[in-house]
Amino acid sequence: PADGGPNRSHPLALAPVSSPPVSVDGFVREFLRELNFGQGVALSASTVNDQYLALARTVRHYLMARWLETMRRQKETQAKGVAYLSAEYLLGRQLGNALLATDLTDIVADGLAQCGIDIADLRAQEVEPGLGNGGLGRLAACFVDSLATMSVPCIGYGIRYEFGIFRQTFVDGRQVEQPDSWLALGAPWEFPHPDSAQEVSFGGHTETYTDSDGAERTRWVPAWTVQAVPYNYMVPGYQNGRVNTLRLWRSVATERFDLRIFNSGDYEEAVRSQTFAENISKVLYPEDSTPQGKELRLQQQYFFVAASIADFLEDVLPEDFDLTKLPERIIFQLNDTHPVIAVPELMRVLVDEKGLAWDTAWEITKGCFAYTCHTLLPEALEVWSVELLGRLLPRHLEIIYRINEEFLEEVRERFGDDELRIRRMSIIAEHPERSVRMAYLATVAGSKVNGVAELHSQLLRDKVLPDFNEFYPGKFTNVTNGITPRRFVRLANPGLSELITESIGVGWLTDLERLRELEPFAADEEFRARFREVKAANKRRLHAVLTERDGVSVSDGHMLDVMVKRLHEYKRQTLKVLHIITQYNRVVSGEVAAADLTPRTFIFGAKAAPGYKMAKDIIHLINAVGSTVNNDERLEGRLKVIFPPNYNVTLAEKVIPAADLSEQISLAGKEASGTGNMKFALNGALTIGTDDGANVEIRQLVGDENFFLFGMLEPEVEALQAAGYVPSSYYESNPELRRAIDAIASGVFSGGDRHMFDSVVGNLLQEDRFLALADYAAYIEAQDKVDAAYADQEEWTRAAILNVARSGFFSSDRSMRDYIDRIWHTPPAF
Ligand code: C3B
Repeated sequence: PADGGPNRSHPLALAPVSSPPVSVDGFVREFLRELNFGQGVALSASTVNDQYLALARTVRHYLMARWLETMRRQKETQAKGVAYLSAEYLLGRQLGNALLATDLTDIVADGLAQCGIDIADLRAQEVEPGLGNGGLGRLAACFVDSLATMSVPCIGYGIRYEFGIFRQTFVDGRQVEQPDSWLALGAPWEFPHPDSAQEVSFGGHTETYTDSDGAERTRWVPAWTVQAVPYNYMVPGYQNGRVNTLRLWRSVATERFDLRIFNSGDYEEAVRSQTFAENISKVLYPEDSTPQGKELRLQQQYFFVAASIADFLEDVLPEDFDLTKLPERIIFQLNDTHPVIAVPELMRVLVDEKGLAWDTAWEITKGCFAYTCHTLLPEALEVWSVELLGRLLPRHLEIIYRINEEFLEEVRERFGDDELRIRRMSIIAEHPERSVRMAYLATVAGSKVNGVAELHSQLLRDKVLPDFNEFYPGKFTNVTNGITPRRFVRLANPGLSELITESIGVGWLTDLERLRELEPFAADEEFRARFREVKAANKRRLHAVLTERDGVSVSDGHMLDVMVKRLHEYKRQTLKVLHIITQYNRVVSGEVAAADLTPRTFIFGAKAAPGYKMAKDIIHLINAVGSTVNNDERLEGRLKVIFPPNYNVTLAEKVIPAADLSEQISLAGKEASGTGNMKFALNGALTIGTDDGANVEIRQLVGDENFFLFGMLEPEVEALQAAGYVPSSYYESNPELRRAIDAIASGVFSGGDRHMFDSVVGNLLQEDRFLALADYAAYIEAQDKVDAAYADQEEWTRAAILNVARSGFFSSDRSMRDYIDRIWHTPPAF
């Protein structure tokens, strides 16, 4: 065409996007074409990885038409959407989900079989993108899945880490971290667009100048710049023809900029900035809930939000867009404090680059952000030192100061010169060093602030941010977390899914409250037998996986008692260990005959932050207890401890459906929500848990009689701490507890070495920040009740079925509806 653009009216371009033929033959042709022409190998010479890559690319084709169509309609309608800003997305494997979304699982399996390939082998070849630490990152993945399934416009923004969460190995029972080279064998699900890179700058200084209208303005003169290259991922809705986008940014050096420094002769500076650039998206920080305040981490945060905002304003919005209407077009959801630097960044763009007046820009900004808080641990609320922030982002620091000044002025207008209150509420903390409280900044800027479970939101309002709650009535709200039933029920538990569909028909996967219709089946003996058979089959499947993966077996006929989550003291894996040791002691002391123990296999899965010494010591202890228990013949095989290394989404999908008992034993008031707890309940495990996070809501829904509650309530925890908690007093007054701790301290689990676990024992007896010893007696009592209940398999199964039937509330689709109603106001678009 004359204008040099693409010829959109070419006859073939009118309908360029159509899916490949959907038939077994059609699939085989597509697959072989990918293998031959895409991968460059003949079927006879292909490796499993060749086949996997060709399959992934073939399946991708089936989603492509929907993806392009979704983008076209979004561009056309300009419907209001969500930009989810998250430093983490713990996606899990993509292939199974893409096949489910397109409903092609059977066709593909048949076609591959005709080629002599077992689809299971290709599934197993996929390395999951582990671009998150734990709950927060997995939640983001569930949310984007639900939004696509509900046809809500959403673009997920994040970082394409070259190395995701480390691969955990054990050497002599201790955690050793290996790099997660998830990209090494190819990345068939991503679409890089280096031509659409954004520039992101750092450092330098600011200066004022007078613009052509004679107005006094500020500009930022940065010292170095990197390129942010977008990598797009498809986020397919479940069989609804919609595919949303996840856009992850990779940092690369900017040639142009480097040249400038090279030419100025400062070679070292040029090399430094090059290394900086490549480093920014190199590796995910493996800290869960305990940020370290590292400079590179702030660089990562600013890098991805600056690229995302620029991308949205420059590439997603139409050119002539009226920026005062921005809040009607987009909501930037801040997933914890990690992306909060986006607030001053949007202000900078609107004021410095677009020339808007400060007040106008601030109104827009306040309308465009909302903030989700995921924690209550004070050490997990991010702060950045003024020194670092000012050095890396001088203009942003100025903007934050001005936001704070105006905010505190409002506080003064309301409350007078209440200096204590002003100091409490200031976005800038003065001690121990001058720093920016990112949660406060997010609260001041956000249209809404939400916690992630009822209890958490209440504590957030009343304990963490009470001044803000008073100052901003109506700003605080709750949205209880959820999980996607597509991945965590349908894909992870096909047996249960089939049983459900047979019983209540189709449709429940996108309307999970319909699981209620299963309730009557709990009374049906035949249904219970089938439900148990599904569980048994899931245990056999797990056995097969663990045998192949780690050479360990899951004993037949055992209750499967599972605690999988990040290793953190507040989650209290040590309490679980003390229970195992207690059972062990009861047998070796002769109090209980081994034959009278309920046979149990305990499964742990947990990564510890590499710098978190106590967490790593606890991992060592679990492994040591495991090898002692597993090898003591006096137990007659009635107890077994398994700790498969490198717990991740892929393993979760095998472990959770096999579980009988779900361990959710955090100290009340510390676990914001938990999402594993929901996955277990939905897969028919019973929970033993404290009154914490979403456990509270799970128990309310499934019923007290179908949940093993124990331990102090949050106000009791507070009272005990206020009164002065003395852990050793529990040790002294409870003989069984004393015997358990003494067993560790006397070397029972360390081949006689009395000092191997000094740190754990010393910590428990002297500090025990999370009150494990105070809840020990109640926990053991509750576990004894679990054993008694498990003896009646009919009753147990009835309770398990009711757990499934009554947990539909925990679909992330429901979470998304709550966000839409309470915060986003973004209706489904098509
Ligand atoms: C987690 C919390 O610890 C969980 O209770 C919660 O269910 C999830 O977030 C999702 O809301 N969390 C996390 O994984 N990482 C953080 N930095 C803070 C909270």
